Amino acid sequence: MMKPRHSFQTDDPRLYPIAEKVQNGERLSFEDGVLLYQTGDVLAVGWLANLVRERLHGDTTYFNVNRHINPTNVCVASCRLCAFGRKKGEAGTYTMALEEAWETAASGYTDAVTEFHIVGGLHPDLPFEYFMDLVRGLKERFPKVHIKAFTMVEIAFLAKRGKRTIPQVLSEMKAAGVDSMPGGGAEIFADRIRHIICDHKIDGSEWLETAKLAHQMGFRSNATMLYGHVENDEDRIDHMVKLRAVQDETGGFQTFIPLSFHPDHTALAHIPKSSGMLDIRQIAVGRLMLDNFSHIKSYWQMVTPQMAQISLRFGADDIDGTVIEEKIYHDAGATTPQGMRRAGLERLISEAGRVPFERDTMYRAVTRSEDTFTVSA
Ligand code: V47
Repeated sequence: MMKPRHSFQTDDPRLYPIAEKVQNGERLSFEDGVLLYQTGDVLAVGWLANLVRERLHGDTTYFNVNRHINPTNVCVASCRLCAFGRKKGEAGTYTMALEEAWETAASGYTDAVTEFHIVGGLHPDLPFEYFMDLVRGLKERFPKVHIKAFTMVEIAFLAKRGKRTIPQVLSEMKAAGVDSMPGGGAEIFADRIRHIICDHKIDGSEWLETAKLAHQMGFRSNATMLYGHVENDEDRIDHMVKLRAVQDETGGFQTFIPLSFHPDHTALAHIPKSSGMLDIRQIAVGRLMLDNFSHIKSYWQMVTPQMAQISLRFGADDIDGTVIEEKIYHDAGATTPQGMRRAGLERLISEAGRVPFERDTMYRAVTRSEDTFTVSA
């Protein structure tokens, strides 16, 4: 006889105490998290993550209509994880003039975008004002569009370059029109791993401190974790536990986005690509460990549209957006399309048996008519 859907089943008895905590809404420990990676019963892990996902969001699945803008790929850091950044003077570098960046913002699909996602290299010469002018110019031209710009790593770099404190940079960003921040640059917080994959970036505690300052100044931001390279299960859990602690303090994180490492054309090209099993388990473990995050995003461009669809039954409630022009993972060998139409995202979600919900960056409902949109109060 088929068991009813609401009963937890596993062939790994070590999961029963974890299941009990999840069903009672209790917090999982570090050791629980490690076990969620080590158990062979990934379906049981997914079942529990789905329970939490449905408790929070039912069938609702979020997506948005966004455009990525990467103003420059010139970068002073030489992160081994990255195939996008290039040293000044190297072949293949580019830096957009401001007019070019504003034109790029308007190009692509005809659906009116609700969000610009802006990240780029740590350029040694671009002045601080270039970035503020870029944002101001976008706000002038597209006043309704939310600007999600600059990772904690870029903010720390702008502070150094612009001879300002981080709070000064954040308040100038706010005045220029930045509305929130993306979650990049977090990678894995453990020093041992950062030394290998991104030795030249700010360290994990600086990333967390910068996020905290941003939240205290009223910004919301996302948080990412790059997995599938040289980290182990404990490093990943340590990363999520640190995010969870900051979230307890500030409540400023909107969404957790696990990013699956793409090794091609990076200095870590010898590392095998992440497997579907790890991608799906990572979504589920994220949902279960980050009990104080509202949203878990399965970024379709990173894990493929097919895996993003499956992840909607393993804890994810968001698949990100139309993106239009992705460069960072495509330089690292991603074979997914560089963007997807709104209807394509809706179809992916509906075919997974979920209900598509077009959100803005703050997760408010977006309604459309012709070529414009309205955001609910
Ligand atoms: O921080 C760089 C990652 C991140 C590679 O906040 C790589 O909504 C895989 O953070 N293989 C930037 N990953 C992108 C990012 C992001 C993406 C989508 C949505 C949001 C959001 C944020 O990309 C970097 C780094 O972790 N990355 N190179 C690579 N070879």
